[in-house]
Amino acid sequence: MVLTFRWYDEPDPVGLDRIRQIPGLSGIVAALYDLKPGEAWPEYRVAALRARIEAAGLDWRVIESIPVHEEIKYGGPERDARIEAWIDSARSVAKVLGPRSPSGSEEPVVITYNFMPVFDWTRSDLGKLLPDGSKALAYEEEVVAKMDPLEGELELPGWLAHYSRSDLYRLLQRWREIGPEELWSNIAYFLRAVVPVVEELGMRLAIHPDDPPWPIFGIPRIITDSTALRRLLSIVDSRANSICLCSGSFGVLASNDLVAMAEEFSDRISFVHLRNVKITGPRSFQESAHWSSSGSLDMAAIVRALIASGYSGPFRPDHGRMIWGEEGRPGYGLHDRALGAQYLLGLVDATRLSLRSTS
Ligand code: DNO
Repeated sequence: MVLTFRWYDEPDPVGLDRIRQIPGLSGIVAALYDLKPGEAWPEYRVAALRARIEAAGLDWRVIESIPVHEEIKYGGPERDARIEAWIDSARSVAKVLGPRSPSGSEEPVVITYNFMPVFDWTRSDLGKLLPDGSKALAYEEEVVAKMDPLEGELELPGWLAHYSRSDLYRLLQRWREIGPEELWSNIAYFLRAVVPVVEELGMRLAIHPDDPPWPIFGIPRIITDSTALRRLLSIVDSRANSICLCSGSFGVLASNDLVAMAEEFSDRISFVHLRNVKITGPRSFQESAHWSSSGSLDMAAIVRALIASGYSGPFRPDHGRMIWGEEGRPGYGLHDRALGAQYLLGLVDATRLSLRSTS
């Protein structure tokens, strides 16, 4: 497995020069974050970003994300045009990064995306104070149930689209009339259009699960468990139609067995987000440090399952807590993610050793 790290470009207080000092790290996860969902990525912009990442001695391994425009998700009249723009972006990525990553490794370039309507990942608290003085992202169903997204009570810096109040109102109205089956047929329409192109370009598409994996504000969410993944993969049976296994997103549902998922889907996983979460109640959780004992997930068992089933692609530490007084983009500070990276590398090494001694 190859260690990677997410970087948000210039507004990111965590610079490439610091990221480069994390032992074992060379792969960057990035995107053109200033372009709106549905805008085609010009090749020169992708090339400029690649050049900056490489000038820092790093390698752009994963695109996270080329966002999917809402018209595509709800099947609006402009969806074909938006899909064309998405494909144009993928073509720019393929031209600049090539079918293989710049380091010439065997891993194809991966494009992560999600199909969550309106809101991307959602939390009720961006800085929940933990007993050790660190701050973490948290989600409490009771708090979210009382929130009004139209009042701007809920805004996350990780979200790509920020809507005006009236646009958001219209979108929410629209989504309340759309059920999960319609969302499934819209994702099928999208995948049938884009997967053949991504495949031909020698890249892979990796869906990020819904975070959290249940409907919020009366809007459906469908990428929630193994049953959903089986259905998604069967829509287009191609290696290019693949999964980003995010332990923290799936893991907040105790019924999701991450080890079993890693084993079952290993040949269709193209990217892995590794983070731990502590389930604090029904539909409620706090993000914890990456260490297995800090949360509800057995991170060691998940890493072992991935490696033992043959996964060798990119992974990244996911959200970290804010520790040692760091301030920054919630979930994406340097220190705790760097600690997580080292812990995960330790698990990878230990797994390799133990698999060697049992084979
Ligand atoms: C949150 C991230 C997500 C993810 C997108 C992928 O921190 O894991 O925002 O990047 O859902 O499209």
